[in-house]
Amino acid sequence: MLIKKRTGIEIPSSEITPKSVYLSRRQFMRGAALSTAAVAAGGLLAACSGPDAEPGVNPATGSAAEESAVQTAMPGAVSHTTDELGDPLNTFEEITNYNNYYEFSTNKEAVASLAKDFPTAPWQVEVGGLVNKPKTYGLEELMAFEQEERIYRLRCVEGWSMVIPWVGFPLAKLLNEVEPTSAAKYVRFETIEDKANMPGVNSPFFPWPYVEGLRLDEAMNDLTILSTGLYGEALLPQNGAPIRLVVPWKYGFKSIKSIVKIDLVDTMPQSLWMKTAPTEYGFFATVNPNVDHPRWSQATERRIGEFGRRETLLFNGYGEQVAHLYDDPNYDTTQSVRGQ
Ligand SMILES: Nc1nc2c(c(=O)[nH]1)N[C@H]1C(S)=C(S)[C@@H](COP(=O)(O)O)O[C@H]1N2
Ligand SMILES: [Mo]
Repeated sequence: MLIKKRTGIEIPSSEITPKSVYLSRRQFMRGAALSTAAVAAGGLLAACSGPDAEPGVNPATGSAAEESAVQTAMPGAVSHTTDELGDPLNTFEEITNYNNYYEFSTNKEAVASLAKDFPTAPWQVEVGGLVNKPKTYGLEELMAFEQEERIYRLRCVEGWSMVIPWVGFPLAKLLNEVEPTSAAKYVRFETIEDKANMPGVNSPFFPWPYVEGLRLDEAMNDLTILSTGLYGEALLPQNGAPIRLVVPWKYGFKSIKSIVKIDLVDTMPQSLWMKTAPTEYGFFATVNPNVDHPRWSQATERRIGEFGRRETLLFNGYGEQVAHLYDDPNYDTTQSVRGQ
């Protein structure tokens, strides 16, 4: 994991558009390896149902780092060109043109153009449920959390992956503000269901809206972020603008896009994928090369932009940060995809 903190990001709510992200160059680095410097049967449920197709589709630590004038962040304005394992970032083009977003299309290469005009402002996220201080956040309030760069691998359950330089902030910071009560055990997230602007939500094959969930300790882990941008720019609609979850040690479908509702609850949420294909997708969905999907192996993956396949890493390579979350004897690693 590479983490860079940025202070002073300013995204006026009136200007949530590419090239409007102004970043301070004051940087803090922490985290590991800084030395690298720097359908169900029948094909209906394609994105989370079919194995990936063949190739072709295509700081220094410390708090007193240098500070310099505010600058405009352009695509490519990132702190590192690789992840902490030394693997290169996927390109902005790749990350914004190969997307799973079923509200628009089950065709990954059609999402970007179908989502192009999706209205992402004004936007509100209603945070409630088992909390002392429920609050509806406007986008500008979400942008006011200190925005950090997080370079994470994204591993789709279909067997492809990318390295993405997200911008965002730890979900824990937002949850701490609303103060979960002692009864809160899980967090439930909901995507907007905008029938007028999302052609896919008219599909009767899915129980809209898209819902996902985390156990509260997973949600509070520092790796779990709400992302508002990538490559130093505000998110584009195809990547879940204006705000989406990123949980890098779990299969990509957990990283729910375009969130409008976050509820603290006491029972395990039923996600869209658990309802759609309960024998294939479970609640935890931690990346595990040793547990195959019922219809394909999870041992390897194709990094977008590469030919051939590479080995999939347990917890997607983030075991040091998250393995302790699953020490509970009730957590069954054989069910990291299916069941609970
Ligand atoms: N609301 C919503 N969120 C979603 C999805 C979706 O279809 N709808 N697809 C998921 C899947 S399967 C993956 S792999 C990631 C893809 O994120 P990306 O397109 O930004 O790479 O988004 C996840 N979040
Ligand atoms: Mo996915």
